[in-house]
Amino acid sequence: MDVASPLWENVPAATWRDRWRVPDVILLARTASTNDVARRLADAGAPAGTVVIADEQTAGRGRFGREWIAPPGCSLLLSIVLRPGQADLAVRLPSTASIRVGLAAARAIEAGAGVKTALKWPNDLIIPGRGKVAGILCEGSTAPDGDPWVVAGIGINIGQTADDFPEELRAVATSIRRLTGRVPSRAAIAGPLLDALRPYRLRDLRPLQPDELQDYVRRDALRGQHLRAEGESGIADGIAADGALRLLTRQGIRFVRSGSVRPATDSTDSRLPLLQPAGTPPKPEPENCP
Ligand code: BT5
Repeated sequence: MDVASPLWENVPAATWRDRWRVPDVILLARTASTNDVARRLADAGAPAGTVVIADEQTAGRGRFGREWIAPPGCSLLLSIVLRPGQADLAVRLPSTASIRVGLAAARAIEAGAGVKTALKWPNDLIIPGRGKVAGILCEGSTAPDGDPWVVAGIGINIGQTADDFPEELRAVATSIRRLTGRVPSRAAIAGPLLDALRPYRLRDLRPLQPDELQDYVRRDALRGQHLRAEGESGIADGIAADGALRLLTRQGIRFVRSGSVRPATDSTDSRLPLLQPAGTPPKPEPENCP
């Protein structure tokens, strides 16, 4: 059951709404998942830009039903309703949405905490060698009135110490606190995040633009790594304008559009570095492949 909260970071919802220039802010002390709340609101016609924030989630989700684990009050747990205005694309939910929200979250973490994060396709924010600091879950559907929506859920680890993570996550997850020794307020990151997402509230799910692709190149954690995904094995070579991961394989370039990537390890794969893009040195294997 949802438990409403009058304040977040000691400030009421109406003040956040005005400060962030969004149509509505729903503050919850506890809920199953902020994405579930935002999905219900989107279906009921909530305007683009409606924000849901929780201190605690009892069933926080990642992709494919995986768990998102965050102790109460330690993380930014936020979902926002976007209205892309294209029914067919919204339902297919191309990875452009995840990439854009990932870029926005990366810029916000830099602005609010001074930490530069890399993006691990399709939806993780990581610090290479240190672990995953944030995750994105974009879900889309069409409301009963035919209006398509996308809910972007963002979880950012802020105040966790190593002991706050369950044993199985300790080596692969990190937080702003573990990285910097400081604990910025969640609002210091939420403000820049909502600013960065402003252009996408109503925009269609068009291909990634040159400036977005450039920003991605600067943050690409996988480039040059030898990966396996969707039954293909190859060297990661950035992303395409539709958000697909480009893999250089023996058979040429393959585009990976769904699923997860993991390091390729078998002996057949090990001959593949021949296809490495010129001038790109191999990087160590990803830290946080599930
Ligand atoms: C994600 O999925 O990374 C998307 C996470 C989105 C969470 C936000 S919080 C607000 C909104 N409401 C929700 O219910 N969800 C969104 P995925 O790539 O599937 O990664 C999930 C995996 O990350 C898990 O299987 C764990 O291995 C790992 N994990 C779980 N909690 C983590 C944490 N706090 N920090 C780092 N890694 C974590």
